[in-house]
Amino acid sequence: MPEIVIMKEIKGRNEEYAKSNREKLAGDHVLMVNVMGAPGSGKTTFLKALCTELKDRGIETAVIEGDLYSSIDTDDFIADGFKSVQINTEGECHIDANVVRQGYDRLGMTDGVVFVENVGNLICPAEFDLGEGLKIIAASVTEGDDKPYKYVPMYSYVDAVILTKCDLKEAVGFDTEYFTRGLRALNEALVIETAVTSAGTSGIGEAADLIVKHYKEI
Ligand SMILES: Nc1nc2c(ncn2[C@@H]2O[C@H](COP(=O)(O)OP(=O)(O)OP(=O)(O)O)[C@@H](O)[C@H]2O)c(=O)[nH]1
Ligand SMILES: [Mg+2]
Repeated sequence: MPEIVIMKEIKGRNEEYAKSNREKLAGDHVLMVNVMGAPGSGKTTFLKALCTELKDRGIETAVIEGDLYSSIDTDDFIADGFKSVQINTEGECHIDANVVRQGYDRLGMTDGVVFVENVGNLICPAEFDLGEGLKIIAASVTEGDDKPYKYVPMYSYVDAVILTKCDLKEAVGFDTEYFTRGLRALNEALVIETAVTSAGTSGIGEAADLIVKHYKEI
């Protein structure tokens, strides 16, 4: 059983905690990446492939997992040999900067990349700055190509879009041009197409390049 941090929300002080996190991360030389997306969009699957690729490139990684109740994803990362800590929000639809810090402090990390897998939700997480250096969304083709038109705050907020489950594009009739047009109306976020299946992976190298680029800039 991994260590589990239970979130007690402290309303109104998130910006103070986010600022403190930013200072702590800079001092530790750690890039924090906030990974958001709908439930089941492929966040954990993508992160496992990405952490493996970054490990092969000699970059240390760890994952802070945000979930309402379970520790399934944390158990999964630990079983694969990665550092991971669980946050349970006990019903809240997002995690905040204060609880992320509690999880981060338990990792005892310096020099590396820490990913925060946010609670599966396309609305609330976009309202909470965690003090991270990069915000990404794992958006799956199975959710449909109209999501940037509907979930405007989230798609406006992110720095990069990881389009997951691209092996299923044709099967679900995903129109990439329509999706990208909706996104471009909001921001210039990079789009990386990925697939992680038992037959192999695609796009993970490009995603790792993005992380390495930002890591080198901190
Ligand atoms: N075909 C296909 N399936 C995928 C891919 N990525 C993830 N999946 C499947 O999608 C399902 C959900 O994947 P997860 O990685 O657990 O998604 P998640 O976003 O972490 O889910 P929550 O943490 O519960 O919100 C699983 O059955 C995965 O095997 C992909 O690239 N292609
Ligand atoms: Mg997950």
